[in-house]
Amino acid sequence: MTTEELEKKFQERIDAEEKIEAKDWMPADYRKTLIRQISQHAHSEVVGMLPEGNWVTRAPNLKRKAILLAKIQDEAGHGLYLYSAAETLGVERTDLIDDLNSGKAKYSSIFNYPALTWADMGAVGWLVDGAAIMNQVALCRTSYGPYARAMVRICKEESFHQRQGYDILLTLSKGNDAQKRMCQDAINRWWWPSLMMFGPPDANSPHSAQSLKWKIKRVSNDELRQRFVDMTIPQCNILGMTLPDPKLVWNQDRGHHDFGEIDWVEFNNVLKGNGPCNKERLEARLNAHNEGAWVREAAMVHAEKRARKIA
Ligand code: FAQ
Repeated sequence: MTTEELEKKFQERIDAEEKIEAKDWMPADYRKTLIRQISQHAHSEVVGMLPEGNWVTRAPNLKRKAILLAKIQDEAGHGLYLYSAAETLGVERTDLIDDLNSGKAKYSSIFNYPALTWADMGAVGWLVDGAAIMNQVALCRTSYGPYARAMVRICKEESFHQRQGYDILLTLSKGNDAQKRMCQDAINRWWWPSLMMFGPPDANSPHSAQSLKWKIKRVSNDELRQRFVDMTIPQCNILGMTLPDPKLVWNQDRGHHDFGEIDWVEFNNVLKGNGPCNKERLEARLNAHNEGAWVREAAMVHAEKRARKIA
């Protein structure tokens, strides 16, 4: 078959909702797009542990500490499933991690913002995991089988994460005035960066059209963002808090909430490495990588010994 015929057949399989598996023929750009997206996603899960990791020793009680630890551990697991999914496409995990550590690879903009108070653990769980789920539920139907299957498990865990975050804020929202202020302040700081997680507007998203055609992405950046806004407002009302956007209003004609303009200059700055915590995150990641070298070495020796025993 010619490449054109192979590409036509490939698109027919996608259109018929068939899953593409690791050993199937796929266009080189499909493979490249998946490696880019899945590895960026994996990196986000790994770097995403850092803002929350800062609060493990300062959680207000043992129960909250245990829950936060479990959540952070889940994020590490998500990174592992996703690196494994990327490896099925023929890349080496160590190369992907080297790209993260050298600052070459992207990870989600959201993790370059600081977590200043305990309420931030609530806002991260509620808003950041909430935005992640909105995006990832759609990805459970992504066309690449290993990625889709990883997403199913990840989504189950993320919904627990979102609830734990909401529960933190719900408790604070019923607390004293200082706790209520802390809750509102965290929501104010995390709202706009959470909306940026969905990526640039569709009109400025270079990858969207092709990724939607290949069903790597199932829903566009703007549509997911809108769904997230619509979902979050009633939840915020239950907290008795407000979202920091005076333009947020129900639009009867559209059947959706209108909202204000996102600061895309800020978004692009964060992507260029100039966000409030980009340098700090990369430094912490590098330290963790270097300090963990002995664990990787020990694991390799153990694996080799086991392999020799089996052989
Ligand atoms: N941050 O053409 P598009 C989580 C880049 S997981 C940084 O629209 P695409 C769990 C984009 O990569 C959060 N970069 O790109 C958790 C591209 O750059 P490139 C991560 C961004 O790929 C919770 C360029 O802009 N989730 O939070 C961002 O079609 C709590 C052009 O953009 C995923 O990764 C951004 N926000 O759509 C963990 C989900 N947005 O590669 C711990 C999977 C865009 O050309 C605690 N990924 N860029 O240099 C996706 O769905 C997509 O990749 C999008 C972007 C929607 C993020």
